[in-house]
Order: sequence, then C-alpha cells, then structure tokens
Amino acid sequence: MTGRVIKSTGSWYLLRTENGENYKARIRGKFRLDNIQHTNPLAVGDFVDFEVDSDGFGVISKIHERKNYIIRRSVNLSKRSHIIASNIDKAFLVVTMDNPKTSFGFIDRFLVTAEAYHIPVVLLINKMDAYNEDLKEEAEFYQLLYEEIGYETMKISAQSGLNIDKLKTELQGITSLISGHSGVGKSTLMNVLNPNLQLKTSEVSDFNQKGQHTTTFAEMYEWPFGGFCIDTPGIKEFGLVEMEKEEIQQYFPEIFEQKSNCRFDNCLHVNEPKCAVIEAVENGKIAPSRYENYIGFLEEIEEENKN
Ligand SMILES: Nc1nc2c(ncn2[C@@H]2O[C@H](COP(=O)(O)OP(=O)(O)O)[C@@H](O)[C@H]2O)c(=O)[nH]1
Ligand SMILES: [Mg+2]
Ligand SMILES: [Zn+2]
Repeated sequence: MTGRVIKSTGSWYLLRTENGENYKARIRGKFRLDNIQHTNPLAVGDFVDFEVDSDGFGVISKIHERKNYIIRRSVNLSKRSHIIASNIDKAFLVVTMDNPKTSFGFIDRFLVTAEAYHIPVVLLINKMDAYNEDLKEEAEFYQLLYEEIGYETMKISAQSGLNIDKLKTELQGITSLISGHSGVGKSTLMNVLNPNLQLKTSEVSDFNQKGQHTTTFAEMYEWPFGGFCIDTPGIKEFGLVEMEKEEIQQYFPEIFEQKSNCRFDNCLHVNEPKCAVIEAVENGKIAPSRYENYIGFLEEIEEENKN
C-alpha cells in the first residue's frame, strides 16, 4: 500500500492512505537510507510503500522519490541535516511586525532556502488587527519590498478574520507548509482554518529568549476544505546547507536578474568593478536589506567552508 507520513516521532510514523485510513508504522529493519547526510530517514510529507503486519501496524519498505524537501542543520552533528518536511507545493511564511518582530534576515533566509528547493513562497503578514499607524506602514513596506521582487504577500489577521477566506482558496487542494517564528500566530491561524484542530496556542511571553518551542516534530493536517498543511515547529534558522558561494545569487531573483549586466561573468557582486548589482543597490532598484543579507550569506558560507 501507499501512504503518506503525516506525523513522525523519530521512530514511529503515522501514515495516511489515499482512502483516508491511518496506520501507525515503523521502518523495516533493513531500510536503506537514500541519503546518509540526513539524520532522519523519513519526514512528514513523504510518500512510502508499506505492508500491514499481523498486529495491524504498518511496516515501511520503501520511500518514493521526494519532489522537494526542507532541511534544518542539526545542532550537534555539524555536517548532517534534518529533513523537516517534504513534497511541498507552496510555503506560507507567517511574519509579524511586532510581538514578535520578524526580521528581514529571517525572511530572506527562508526565501533563499525555498528558492533552492523550488518551493513558491507566500508571505502572510499576520496580526494586522493589532498594529498602530507606524506598524501598518511597516507592514506596507514589507509588502511592497517583497512584491516588487515577485513574491506573493497577503495581509491577514487570524484574530479578526482579515483575508482568511482568500487564504483558504489558496490552500485548497495543495500541500502547504506554514512556517514562521514562534509567536507569530501559526497555531491560531490553523485553528481558524480548521476549528476541529484545536491546536494549543501560547502567549508570546511564554517563549524564552532562545525562541524555544513546544513542538519538536513537524506534523501534517488535512484541511476540511481539502489539501494538506504542514505545521513546523518554530524554526529559528534554516541553514544554508550544501550551498556554494556562487549559487546563492540564484536564490535572490532581483540580484540574479542583474547578473548578465555585470562586467565579469564570475562576479559575486561584492566589490568587483562595473558590478550591475551594486549599481542597482545604489539606484534603489535593489533593497539594501536584501543586498546586505546576500553578502551576509556569502560570508556565512565562507566561514562554513573554513571548518
Ligand atoms: N492580535 C492578534 N494576535 C494574534 C493573532 N494571531 C495570533 N495571535 C496571538 O499570538 C500569540 C501566539 O500565537 P500562536 O498561534 O501560539 O503562535 P505560533 O507560535 O506561531 O503557533 C497568541 O497569544 C495568539 O492569540 C492575530 O491575528 N492578531
Ligand atoms: Mg504554534
Ligand atoms: Zn556583479
């Protein structure tokens, strides 16, 4: 039978079949790891082949090739990474202007990772109901900045219901990832979209400063209106794992667009002469925050490579 991993504890998996049946399952002993770089052999979103044993438990024998996946660098195993979720059609990044404030750095890191895995991203600017004029203006600034680059954005409020119906039509029938800092309202939003879920929501003050989160593993939910959604634990940081310095610029669409106008073919847009990207930053065509984060990621990879 074919099933989809909708929950994982690391050793047990919950599988959902096409008929909507659930099986608790384990991996067969001799399961071959396709990629030993990853700490977990199976992730939420994976499609697998399995058999049912005499006790009614699933025994997973094979994983189907992943269309895409999102990873996080493992903290303790420096060279290995953890697959958070796979087979994602669209990622929705929930961001807030306040309580907590989502930084451009966090957004750009997410976007780079998503671009690398060819996952389209929609930015959801949540808690619009709670903003004063200044914060509304900031939300507008975020929206214009990312729409200009070509990302879809939506101002929403899980609390007041702003644009929630519009969001529903976007989520319908696809597998989506809902991500963002702890406290931005992911659980609240999912409860609004599916009142049967009753996910625990937390006061922002409950989070400690390291941004600790209550859930450790991603989970997948089926919407009552059709489609799946992956809820990821408050991911603090996506690592730019397995990326080369030369590669990063491909994941900044507006930087990559200028590349052909640079004097040197191998221009990294750091301090090369006649660099069209640096010119575009100076002319205001590329946002300074985007360029700074691009340079920051380059430096990060350089550091990585030293180790
Ligand atoms: N004012 C306002 N508060 C919200 C909104 N969405 C969520 N919250 C609050 O933000 C806090 C964190 O929400 P939660 O859903 O637990 O965030 P998560 O960590 O991303 O899952 C809770 O106190 C929610 O009530 C919103 O649209 N407006
Ligand atoms: Mg939550
Ligand atoms: Zn250049």
